[in-house]
Amino acid sequence: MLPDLPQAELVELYRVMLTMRRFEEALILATKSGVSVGHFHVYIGQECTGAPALSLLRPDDTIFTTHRNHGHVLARGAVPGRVLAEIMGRATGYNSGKGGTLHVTVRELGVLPTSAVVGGVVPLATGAAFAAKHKGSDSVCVCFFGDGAMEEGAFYEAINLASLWTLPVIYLCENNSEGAVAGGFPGSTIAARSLTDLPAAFRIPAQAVDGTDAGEVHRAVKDAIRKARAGEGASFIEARTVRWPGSRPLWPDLLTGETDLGCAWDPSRIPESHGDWHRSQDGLLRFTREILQAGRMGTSDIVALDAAVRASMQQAVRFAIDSPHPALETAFDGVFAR
Ligand SMILES: Cc1ncc(C[n+]2csc(CCOP(=O)(O)OP(=O)(O)O)c2C)c(N)n1
Ligand SMILES: [Mg+2]
Repeated sequence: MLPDLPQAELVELYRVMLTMRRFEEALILATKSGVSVGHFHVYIGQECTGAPALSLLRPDDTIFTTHRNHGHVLARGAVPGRVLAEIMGRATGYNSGKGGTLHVTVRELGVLPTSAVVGGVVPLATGAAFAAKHKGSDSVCVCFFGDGAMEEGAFYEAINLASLWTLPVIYLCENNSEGAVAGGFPGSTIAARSLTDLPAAFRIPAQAVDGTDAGEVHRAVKDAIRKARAGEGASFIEARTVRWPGSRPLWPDLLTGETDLGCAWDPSRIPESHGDWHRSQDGLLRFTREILQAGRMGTSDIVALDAAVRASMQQAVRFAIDSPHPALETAFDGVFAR
């Protein structure tokens, strides 16, 4: 379902989702044309979780994210060219090219250290929530992590304290293992039957939502933020998605092609390969269908919005590629604490 939003906000949410998708498609195409960024991960297929969740935050709230951070950083309002420059190791990147894809950090947007250590952000986010409470503010922290993070010991130490100290943190687990075996990837290796049982055992309210359903995510996160701001403590939300077929562990590949939004209104455009992805698993196509069915946008509005987003991604790629690498004499700048 669509989130219950006024027209301008709904269109803006869709623009953000398209930006997330087109940004990473452009990144993959750039790597294919020879730009080297090393090992990287993409957020494709999880836009309907990150975009609505982050649209609900205030500037003074904080977010923590993982190796799959590009979409979150963009949804928080980062400039695409500077994110791409960071991923490509250029001096114009948000961290002068020294964070790279795994550690894109934008402190001025409340994107505090991104960690590629699986589970690593959970204690950090819990600490940020403790700081917010200690300062007497009503800001909140949203902590994104994958299902794999729940196999780490640090996760349990952190959520235990969040529960005991009633901290304003929303643990947003992006479980992209749904149907994973069919996609050729190992599923979650956690012994628990249901991920939501685990935080619930620590007396943290926990619920699972369909991570491709932007309306459901929006409703759940909105409620969790309201509780956290009101001093009612932490919440846990599991957003379930199927892993995008192109999300290969080392080198993402456009196995489903550049997204053809037309698949949403013309089923004859759905290719035979990965047909299930286009029909029912891709949240962006689902949102496109919903926005059309509700009469909130027409196909020509969608095509025009998408064209504008794609043009700005081309500019972002140009900006990043034309940017210099960091100068040799800056090698130690920003690396050691003074
Ligand atoms: C502590 C730690 N162990 C192992 C790894 C290697 N590693 C990188 S991504 C990943 C899978 C993480 O799965 P999940 O948290 O579900 O995130 P997903 O990639 O599925 O979004 C692993 C094991 C790591 N980065 N950190
Ligand atoms: Mg996962």
